[in-house]
Amino acid sequence: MFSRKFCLIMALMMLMPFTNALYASPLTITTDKQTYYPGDVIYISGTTEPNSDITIQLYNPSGTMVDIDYKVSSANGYYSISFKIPLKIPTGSWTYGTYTVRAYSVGQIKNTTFTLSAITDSTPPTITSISPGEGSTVSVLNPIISIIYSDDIAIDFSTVKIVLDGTDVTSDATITSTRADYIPVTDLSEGPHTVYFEVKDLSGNKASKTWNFTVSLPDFLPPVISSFYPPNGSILNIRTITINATYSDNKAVDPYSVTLKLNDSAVNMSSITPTSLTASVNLTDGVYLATLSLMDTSGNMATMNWTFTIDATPPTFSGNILNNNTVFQSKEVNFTISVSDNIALNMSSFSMKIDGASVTPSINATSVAYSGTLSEGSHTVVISVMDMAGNLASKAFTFSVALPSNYTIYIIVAVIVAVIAVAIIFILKRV
Ligand SMILES: [Ca+2]
Ligand SMILES: [Ca+2]
Ligand SMILES: [Ca+2]
Repeated sequence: MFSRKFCLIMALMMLMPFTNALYASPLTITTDKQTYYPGDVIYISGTTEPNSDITIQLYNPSGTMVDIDYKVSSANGYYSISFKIPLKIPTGSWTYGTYTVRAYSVGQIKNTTFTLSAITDSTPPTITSISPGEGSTVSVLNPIISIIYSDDIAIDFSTVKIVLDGTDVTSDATITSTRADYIPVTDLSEGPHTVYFEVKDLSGNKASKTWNFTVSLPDFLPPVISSFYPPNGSILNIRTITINATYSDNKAVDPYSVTLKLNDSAVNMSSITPTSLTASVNLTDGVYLATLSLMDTSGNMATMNWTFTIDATPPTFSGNILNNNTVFQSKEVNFTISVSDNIALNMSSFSMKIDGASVTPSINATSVAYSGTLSEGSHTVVISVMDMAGNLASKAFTFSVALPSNYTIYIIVAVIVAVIAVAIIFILKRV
């Protein structure tokens, strides 16, 4: 029993140096680095007595406490604790310079120091992608505008600025340390748009980019041909004419698609623009089918067909009465004149004057018949008519009315008497 007590005391005495060392463990404090930069994490570790409270304080170069934290040491007396340095300096009381780290534990105080240095960064951020792409065309009115960026050290995304068509839209954008996205709040107009973007790194190095894109909705509407010359159904009395047409589209007409044909033959045009064409042509008399076709820049086609007539040839007259040698042996005068045209007559324009006075003949589609009572002697007739193109034909001619003379009547009576006499003699001889 006694020897057992002795043994226990001996054992405790043998352990004494270790237990003394354990409980008398001095407070230590170490930082993992001597120099830190904005955004870094400071790892602090050390030893104190096991299971003991430790308070760590950070003091800036002016002696102002910028952070504090508490820990309980492990059963071995070890502790570790970390502090995050803000990305942007200065922030609050965080400034560049030499900091003091102070540890309190079980009545002991221990200090160490570290330096907070500015990052040496002269490289601006990199804008790695933009959307919509530079010079691209999008077919929606509210395309997402996205910019992806990075920096060799650290982006300061609070400096992001997005300007769309001169308006700062940054406040409506979603911005992170790697990208900014903006969806137009109101629909964009069709046409070109300009984006300006800028961002800085934490050292103030700036990257910026300006680019354009175009909004263009799908186009299903064909162009509209709004006017053309000559008009449909028109009859022209000239052979050299200038054909023209105007057209438009909700987007744009492709000038290279414009074709004009006359009776299926392509016409060389003197001018083609996105809104009009002109073509000077020298034509022969006839009826023409004009075919104009054109496309917009999306391939929608518009076609217009119309007809017009060229007639530069006046009508013609025919009939013996025109020969200037007709003699009527009666005052009752009848004559007919035929009228013709290479294209189409306008018989309602026919006029006839006899001896300067207008008369009204009987007019049908291709001829005119005059019937009237005239005095003996020579008469002058002037006739005129136009074709449907307005070409005028006119002609003057004369004829005369000459009744048989009295002498002639006597001869006729004598001949009749002689014939009758011969007939009587012949009959008497037979009897
Ligand atoms: Ca940088
Ligand atoms: Ca169109
Ligand atoms: Ca004619």
